[in-house]
Amino acid sequence: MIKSVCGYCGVGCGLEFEENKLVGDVVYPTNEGKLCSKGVSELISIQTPTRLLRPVFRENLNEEFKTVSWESAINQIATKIAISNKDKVGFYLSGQLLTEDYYIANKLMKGFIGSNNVDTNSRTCMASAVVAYKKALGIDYVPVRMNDVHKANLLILVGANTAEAHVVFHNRIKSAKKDGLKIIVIDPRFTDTAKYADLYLPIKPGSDIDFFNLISKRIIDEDLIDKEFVENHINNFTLLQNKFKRVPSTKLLKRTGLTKEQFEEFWQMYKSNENIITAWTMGINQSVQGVDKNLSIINTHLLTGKIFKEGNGPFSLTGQPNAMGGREVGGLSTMLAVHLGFDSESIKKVNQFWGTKKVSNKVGLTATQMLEANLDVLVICHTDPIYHLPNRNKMEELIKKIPLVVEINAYENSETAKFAHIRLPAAPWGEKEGTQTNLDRTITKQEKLTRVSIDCKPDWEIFQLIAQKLGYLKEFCFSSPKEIFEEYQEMTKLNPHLNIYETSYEELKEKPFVWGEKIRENREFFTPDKKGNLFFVENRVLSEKTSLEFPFILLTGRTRDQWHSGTKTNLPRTLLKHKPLNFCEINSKNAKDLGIKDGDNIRIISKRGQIESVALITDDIKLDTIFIPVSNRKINYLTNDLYDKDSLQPDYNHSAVKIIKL
Ligand SMILES: Nc1nc2c(c(=O)[nH]1)N[C@H]1C(S)=C(S)[C@@H](COP(=O)(O)OP(=O)(O)OC[C@H]3O[C@@H](n4cnc5c(=O)[nH]c(N)nc54)[C@H](O)[C@@H]3O)O[C@H]1N2
Ligand SMILES: Nc1nc2c(c(=O)[nH]1)N[C@H]1C(S)=C(S)[C@@H](COP(=O)(O)OP(=O)(O)OC[C@H]3O[C@@H](n4cnc5c(=O)[nH]c(N)nc54)[C@H](O)[C@@H]3O)O[C@H]1N2
Ligand code: SF4
Ligand SMILES: [Mo]
Repeated sequence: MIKSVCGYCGVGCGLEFEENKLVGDVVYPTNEGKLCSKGVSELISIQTPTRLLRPVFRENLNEEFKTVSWESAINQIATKIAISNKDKVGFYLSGQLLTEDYYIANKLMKGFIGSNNVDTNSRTCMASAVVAYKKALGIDYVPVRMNDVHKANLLILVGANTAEAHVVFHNRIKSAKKDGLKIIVIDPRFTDTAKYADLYLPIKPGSDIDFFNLISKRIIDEDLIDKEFVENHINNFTLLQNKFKRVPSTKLLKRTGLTKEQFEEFWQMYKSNENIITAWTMGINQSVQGVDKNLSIINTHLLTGKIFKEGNGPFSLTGQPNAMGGREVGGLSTMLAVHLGFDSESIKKVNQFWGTKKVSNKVGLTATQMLEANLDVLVICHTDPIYHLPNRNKMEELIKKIPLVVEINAYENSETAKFAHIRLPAAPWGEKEGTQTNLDRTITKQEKLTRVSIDCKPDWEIFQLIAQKLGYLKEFCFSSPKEIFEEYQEMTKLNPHLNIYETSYEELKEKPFVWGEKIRENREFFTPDKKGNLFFVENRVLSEKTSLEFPFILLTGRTRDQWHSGTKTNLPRTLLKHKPLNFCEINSKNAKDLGIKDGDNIRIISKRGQIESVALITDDIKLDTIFIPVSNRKINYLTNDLYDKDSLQPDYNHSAVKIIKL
């Protein structure tokens, strides 16, 4: 029997591999033996006929791919990188990579190629939470653990559909509910999660800042602040108090689309519960004001002192299995390494540690910027940007201009593959090993369960081959993920709050390690004056607006049994039962007005593009709002490319569209 961990979502469930079968690990703390359908089917996914098994190359996009040797492929990539200006090279990574993969790619780009153009799909996922935590707490740190739901009295889930996106965590929420936890769900859709809510609030899309500002205003007006905590540990209280005096409650409430009665019912629950967690995901982060939305939530916890205490806190639920590990390593272009920034002191430390002089103080390009920057080489690993970036027609035009696009993928049927010149076959989950950090700072170990397929290599090895070909033999001579993890651990000592050096690779095989628990025990803020920061934020209504021509707001999101583009989960339904991949939820009144019946083929059109879908008529979605799952691979032909100005996260959830019956 081998113990490992699921490689899909941020819950990070422990599992056991025995006699070719995967079962939940009963002694594992995050899942206590439970797995969802995706976890159970991980091994089936690696046996599909759609695996990419050999390196392939083509001169230009009109040609067919031809199989090439690893040597020739790596040679071409390294040669092109070597002759390009360092600022014209980019690595686009993924929150699904293991920490060791991330570490090598980041070390190569930031330490030796000498540019900070390393970004990740986490930019599209929780960059807004990263920025907000840093602004408010002074550190990119999630101050809540999943088991806190057992100690909380009230859980507010806002813009998060845990029943489909964090399935096993949702089971835990259900079990806490049996023990008395109250649940409030705030979402424009009556989701599967809302079925378990004590109170469901059908908020108008995009109005969450108004809602949380209303809470903060009431907290101040009714003197519910934690005075001692605010006085000693929090900045900007007077400013916030004065600002809120001038904002009328009626205006805030009106914008949320909720009734006075709905808010009062909420308020009574809020006031009468001692321990409160507010958890959120993409309904908050993926917004042109994603950072401000996060801050409006964090404000409520700072005002009431409901943070750094068991059963309390603002809880960003990370989506991908190792987006957190990527953050710790420093895999975003806006940070350096191990949570360090681009100040001269940090650059000096990192140069010294890696034995280089090349670390640049220039912030690198973020996800979409890499496509806009006329790069010479773009290496894409473990993610599918043409599928997932917004305004796809524009992205397709941009990527076509890059002379060398390299895609490292374990499967051959991504959307980005259509725009690649070289594709390299990676060894997926089950064929490799390494570490990952789940959504509550728990570092776990994935194990190799089966032999590596034909010509595939683990992602870290591929980046190491490129580094070696570039001549960095001494700095990139790792023979195993263990060696990489150990170097990375040493590096975390540059930033003492990342106490990752306290565990070891061997120990992680047996039990997970949670970093940063002392921070929470000490109620420590990491701002220069060691105080938490309140921010006055306002809903500036910056998202795309509906019009007579485009009268609907499009929301996009997950279904329980599919993983994004579905390269791993779009299996025959005999192997993995799942909802249809392509449907469009429409409110029954809107459908009636448009003469659309359940099951009708429809076309959805935005200013940027159009796609086809099948109508699913329901009253579980707000009027004038539609929902299409991200398992429809064409989804981003519709979405707009507005970004939050600080986090540069896209505003996926608020595009104006129209619907035509076909
Ligand atoms: N099965 C499955 N699970 C997954 C994934 C997957 O692909 N499949 N992906 C993982 C990843 S990477 C991520 S990031 C997470 C995402 O996890 P979630 O964010 O929980 O999943 P989404 O379906 O995107 O849900 C977002 C919710 O926000 C709501 N929403 C939209 N706009 C607004 C708004 O303005 N205000 C409010 N309050 N709500 C709004 C939507 O209706 C939707 O219910 O899931 C992770 N887990
Ligand atoms: N409209 C809209 N767009 C969105 C979102 C949304 O809610 N709405 N959500 C955004 C978010 S939160 C996210 S996280 C992104 C997700 O978007 P992506 O990251 O593009 O989606 P995935 O399908 O998970 O892509 C992972 C890729 O890695 C490949 N792969 C699997 N295993 C391995 C391996 O071991 N090594 C390598 N090298 N490759 C491997 C898979 O085949 C797949 O092509 O989408 C973003 N885009
Ligand atoms: S809840 Fe997430 S980590 Fe757990 S089995 Fe399902 S996909 Fe895997
Ligand atoms: Mo995500």
